[in-house]
Amino acid sequence: MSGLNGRRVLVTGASSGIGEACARRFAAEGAPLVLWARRLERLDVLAAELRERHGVAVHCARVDVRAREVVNAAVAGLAEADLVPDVLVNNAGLAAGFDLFQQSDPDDWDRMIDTNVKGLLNVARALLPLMIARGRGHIINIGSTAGHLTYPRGNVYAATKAAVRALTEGINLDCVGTPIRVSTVDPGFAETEFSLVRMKGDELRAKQVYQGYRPLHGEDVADVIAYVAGLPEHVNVLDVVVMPTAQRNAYVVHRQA
Ligand code: NDP
Ligand code: 8X3
Repeated sequence: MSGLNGRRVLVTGASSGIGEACARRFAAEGAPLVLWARRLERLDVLAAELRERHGVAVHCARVDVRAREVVNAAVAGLAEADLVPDVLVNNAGLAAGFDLFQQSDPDDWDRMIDTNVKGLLNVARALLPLMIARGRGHIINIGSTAGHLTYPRGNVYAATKAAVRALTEGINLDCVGTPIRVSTVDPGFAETEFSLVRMKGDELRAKQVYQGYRPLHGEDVADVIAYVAGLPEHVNVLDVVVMPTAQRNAYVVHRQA
């Protein structure tokens, strides 16, 4: 039996990409799920499929992680219903725009900082005291290779992911003496809706990001996240970086013509 069987997992940003792949992977391991995103209709379709296929309980809610009061109310609801997760996959995030900083749009900065940094904090801050009180819990933040090395035009997005690294380290330190584990998984190029969102619906530009090499897919990243989550309780992974074989750092990628 998998170490994840019966352990409740909350995935933020479960309506597509890496988050959706995590929901599928954890459900296959027998983990009951709580799925959050803004597109509730997508979550409902996914939940119905996973209940049917794997027989796991799945609770869905429309939660915008930027809305602190909404996050706090959703977490209070989980506590009341005895649905506090054992594992939080703090995944909701995005890049907005791919511009030189001097041409960048401050509204894009706000979306990235509010989601990738403050949204991630909102969810972790609401859940962590409940995990500590219960004596178990694992927070897995989704960072990026961009949090290790900034690439041209990566400016604010890379800064948010560097913040995720620093926050993982800081929250880990503040959990010393508790059984709570705090990890980051930092993917490189993964073909999801990420680039379509970043390029604001420009399908051609989004596709070009993944052309000429074999990128990761959500499932590859979910495998790594499930590995980290499934380790015995005395094993705490701080950081895992996972890239396509064609990629060697945040921006060096070997593309075939
Ligand atoms: P997708 O665009 O496919 O998925 C992003 C998910 O985040 C969606 O489910 C979206 O749901 C959710 N989301 C975005 N904003 C909010 C919000 N305010 N509140 C709640 N949910 C939100 O991209 P990925 O799966 O690739 O991205 C997932 C994470 O992985 C992000 O943190 C991203 O930075 C990170 N990452 C991605 C890489 C890649 O190459 N794809 C590489 C490294 C890291 P909805 O719109 O329904 O709210
Ligand atoms: C997402 C991957 O390289 O586009 O973090 O920044 S990248």
